[in-house]
Amino acid sequence: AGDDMEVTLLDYGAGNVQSVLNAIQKLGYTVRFVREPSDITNAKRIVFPGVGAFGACIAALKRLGFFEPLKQYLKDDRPYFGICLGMQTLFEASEETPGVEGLAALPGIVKRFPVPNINWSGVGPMLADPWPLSDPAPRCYFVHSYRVPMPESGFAPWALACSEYGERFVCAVRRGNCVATQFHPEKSGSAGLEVLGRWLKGGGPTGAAAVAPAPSLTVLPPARRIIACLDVRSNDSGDLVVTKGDCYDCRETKEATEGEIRNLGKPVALAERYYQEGADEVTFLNITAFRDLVLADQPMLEVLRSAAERIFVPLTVGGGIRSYVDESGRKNCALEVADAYFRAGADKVSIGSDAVEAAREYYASGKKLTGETAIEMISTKYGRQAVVVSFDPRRVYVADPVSCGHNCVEVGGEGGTPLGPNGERFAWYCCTLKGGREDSDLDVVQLAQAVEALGAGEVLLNCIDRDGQGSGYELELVRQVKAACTLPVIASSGAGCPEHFSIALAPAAEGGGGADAALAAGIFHRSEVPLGVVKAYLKNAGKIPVRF
Ligand code: 1PR
Repeated sequence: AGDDMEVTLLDYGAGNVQSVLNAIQKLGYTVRFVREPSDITNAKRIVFPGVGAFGACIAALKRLGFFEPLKQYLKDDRPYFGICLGMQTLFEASEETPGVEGLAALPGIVKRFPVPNINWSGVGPMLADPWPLSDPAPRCYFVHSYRVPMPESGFAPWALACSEYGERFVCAVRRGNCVATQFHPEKSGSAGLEVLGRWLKGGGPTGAAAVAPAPSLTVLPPARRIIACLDVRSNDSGDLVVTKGDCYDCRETKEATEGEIRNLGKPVALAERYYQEGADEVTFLNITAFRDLVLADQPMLEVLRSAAERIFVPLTVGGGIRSYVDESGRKNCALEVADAYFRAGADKVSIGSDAVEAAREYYASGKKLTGETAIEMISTKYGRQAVVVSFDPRRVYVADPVSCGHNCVEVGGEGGTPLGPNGERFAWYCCTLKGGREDSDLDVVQLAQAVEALGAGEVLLNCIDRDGQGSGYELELVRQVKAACTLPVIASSGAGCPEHFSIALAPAAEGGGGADAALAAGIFHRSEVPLGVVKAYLKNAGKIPVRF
């Protein structure tokens, strides 16, 4: 095949192109990077996964001498696939960086969204022949703060597909051999791989079908996510295994320090199974990383690397993301730890213990932002959406919600969390560190508000009391955190059957948790309730939109 199977990847050094590289290789192609301007001129096909800000991207293209060759390449209608910012740069300009000219292959100006769109959203083809889309109404993965507005007349020959987030916007474009998507095909599961694969093969429509409007337009609403979580640690013989605790105790016996570590399988193989079964996201938590030195933890980085070669939905990794001093006395910054995880293929990192410490300092200093916490540094560099905070709360029953000095919930409602051992009707949720080994004086409302101010993008809300119990999610807790901040909340701990997911994801006003996503571990690992069964249940019930 030789050159026929070669793809030229345009990376100007701004971000993580590893997932795009993995997707192209998965489709059977080889990748060559643009090193100098002539690589653009000589390319057979170019993929441009833009990351970062519009202005910085154009400036980098100009500095490297890539801007003019790329403009010419597009003028000559040679095969181009742009992703995210790689689509936006095709337009004349962007509100993100006023006064900077884009590649101007397409008319119009990119506009800001009031709130960033991070969703598995519906994609509706606007043209009669929606090549390279094959599914007439797929859901794809979006992460963006700017969008291409709909053409004024509602139709333009280059506007291939649209999506919705508060309003309709153009989410894919096509003009001749140039195709670009606002969504991430490399993170959109099989639908995304198919888009990329069809474009790589070439052979788009010509003639009238290429520019005729679609007879009808369907855009599915954003899907709620079902997430599989793998708690990973080394077992007593030093191998990385997926384990699972009961209330965070992962030993086979109830004695915390005795007995074998429960071994539920190999991390990459299990994660790949969940991807095949339809997981919208996969999370790896290195649960003993608080005592290990993450940068030295090559096995975990290797797990991530090989997972990213096989799994084409967002990957989150947590455990040990903090600044620390290693054995040689060298200070390692939390940002370096995160960098290593992102380079290995993570899309998001999840911070546990360090977030509690940062929140304590935030309150102690009278709510000052120093810019030096892990949350702040990582969200400044990679964006808020890349920073998840993992909460490990424990229920603390109280008789009197006023004198306890914490934000309480009422328990003992029908089907809800039971009353306390002495009939207590209230509880607050104490945020712990080191996976429940140490308590803090913060409740979940305080932690949620602090991490939101520090720049976190999402909450992974565990509950030690529910972990591994299969009795359902702690809905009082989910509702309390949802009400305390504007961050998306992932309900976690306690899933035992498909109904539990549907209750956690249902609106709070209807007695649900109002969560944005629901995560489970044990029932998936033990194949008690396969992930696909949960998806099918939600789809058939018809109330919660899910990607299928
Ligand atoms: O503090 O930044 O090093 O991060 C450590 C990470 O490891 C945290 O995200 C913390 O939640 C996690 N962790 C620490 N110890 C344990 C443990 O189990 N002993 N696991 C642990 C947390 C809980 C969930 C679990 C859900 C769903 N695991 O991840 O997957 O409870 O389980 P279920 O569906 O079976 O009920 P840092």
